[in-house]
Amino acid sequence: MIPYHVQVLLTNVPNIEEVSIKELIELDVKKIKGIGDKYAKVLYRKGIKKVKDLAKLDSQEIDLPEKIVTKWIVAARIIVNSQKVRRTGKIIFSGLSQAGKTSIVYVLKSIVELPTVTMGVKQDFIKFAGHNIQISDMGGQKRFREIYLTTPDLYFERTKLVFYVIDIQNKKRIDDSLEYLKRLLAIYRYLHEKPFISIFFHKFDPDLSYNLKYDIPPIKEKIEKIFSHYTEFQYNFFYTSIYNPPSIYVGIASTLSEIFPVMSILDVLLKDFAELHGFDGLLIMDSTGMLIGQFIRGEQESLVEETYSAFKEARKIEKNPFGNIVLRKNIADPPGGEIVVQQIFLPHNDGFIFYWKKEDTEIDLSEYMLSEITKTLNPWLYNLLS
Ligand SMILES: Nc1nc2c(ncn2[C@@H]2O[C@H](COP(=O)(O)OP(=O)(O)OP(=O)(O)O)[C@@H](O)[C@H]2O)c(=O)[nH]1
Ligand SMILES: [Mg+2]
Repeated sequence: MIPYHVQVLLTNVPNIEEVSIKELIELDVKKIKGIGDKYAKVLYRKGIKKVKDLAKLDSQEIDLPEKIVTKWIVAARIIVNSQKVRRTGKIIFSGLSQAGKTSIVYVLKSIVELPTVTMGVKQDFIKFAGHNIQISDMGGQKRFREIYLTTPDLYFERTKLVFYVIDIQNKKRIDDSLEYLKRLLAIYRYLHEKPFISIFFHKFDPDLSYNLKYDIPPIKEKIEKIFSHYTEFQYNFFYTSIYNPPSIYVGIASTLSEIFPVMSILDVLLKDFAELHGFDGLLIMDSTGMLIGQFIRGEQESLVEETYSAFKEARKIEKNPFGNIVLRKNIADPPGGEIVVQQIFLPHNDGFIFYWKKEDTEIDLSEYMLSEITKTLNPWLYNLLS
C-alpha cells in the first residue's frame, strides 16, 4: 500500500493503490504533480526520465526556476525514500539502574516530579512530531536485567531502536554498563535483530561538563571497540543531561530521524530550502519545544541552545494569526548572527520555525520572504506530519 503522503505527490497513476513502491520509482517524471508534459520535455532533454533519476538531481542543473525544480526533486526523494521504511518495532530505553532512563522519559513528557525505581518494564508514550511513539522503559536493577537476558525473545524481539543510557558521573559502574551493553548486542545478534543503538552519555550536566569532557573519550573508545566486534549495528553518541533539556531533545530527534524516514525527509526539505534561500540554519520546533526538523550548515553546537532560548522567548509573545515574524534576535555566537522566529501551524499543534544566519551574509530576512517560505513549506509539513 502506497502511503498517503506519497500518493498526493503523484497524478494520473491508474490504480495507484495497487502499484508497488518499487514500481513507483520507475514511473515517468511527468507523473509527479506539477511537472506535466511541457516541463517533462525539459527534463527528458537532460536525461531525466524516471522518478529515481530526478531524486538524484541538483536543482541548479536544470534550466527552470530553482524554486519549482526543488519542489519536484523533493517530491521525487520522498517517493524514493518511502521505499526505505523499516518494519515497525519496539523502542527501548536500556542501561543500568539509576542511569537516568526514566528521568529522560519524564523530560520528554514534561513531567516535573522525580521518578522512582522502575520495576521491570514500563510502557509509555512520548509525543514526537505529531506522533505518539511507544517506548519501553526497562528498569535497570540487576534482578530485572537477569530476567530480560534469560528470556530475551520476550523482551528484545522486534526491537527497532535502543537508547542506551550510561551515567557518566558514576565512574565505578561504567565497566558494568559496558558489559551489559555487550550482552545486549550479543543477544540481538543471537536473535538476528539489528536495532539502531543510540548511546547517551548521560548526566553530562552543564556545571560539570568541563571536567567530564576528559572522562568520555576513553569510554567512547571502549564502546567503539565493542562495536568493532558487532559491525552489523549502526550507532551514534549523544551528551545529555536533564539540566539541559535541548540536549535530550536533540539526542532523541536526531536518532528518530535515522529511524523514521519521514523525519529524514523533513530534514532534507529544510536543507533544500535553507540552501535555496541562503540560510545557515533552519529548524522547526513544535509548541512543546520538541525539535522536529533541522538543518544546520557546518558545525554549530551553540545554535541549538540559542534556538531553544529563542523558543522560550517566542512562546511568551502573543500569537500572531498571520504567521509573521514573532521574534528577531541577535545571537552571541557567532557575533553578528541573527535568529528570526516565525509561528507556523502544524497538524497537531502549533510550532515555530527558526531561521538562522551567520554574520556577513547578504540575505535580507524580510517578512515577505519568510511568509513565502512558510507558504511553500506548510503543505509539505502537513503531508509529512499528519
Ligand atoms: N545529575 C544528574 N542526575 C540525573 C540526571 N538524570 C537523572 N538523574 C538522577 O539519577 C537518578 C536516577 O534516575 P532514574 O531516571 O530513576 O534512573 P533509571 O535509569 O530510570 O533507574 P531504574 O529505573 O532503576 O533503571 C535520579 O535521582 C535522577 O534525579 C542528569 O542528567 N543529571
Ligand atoms: Mg527507571
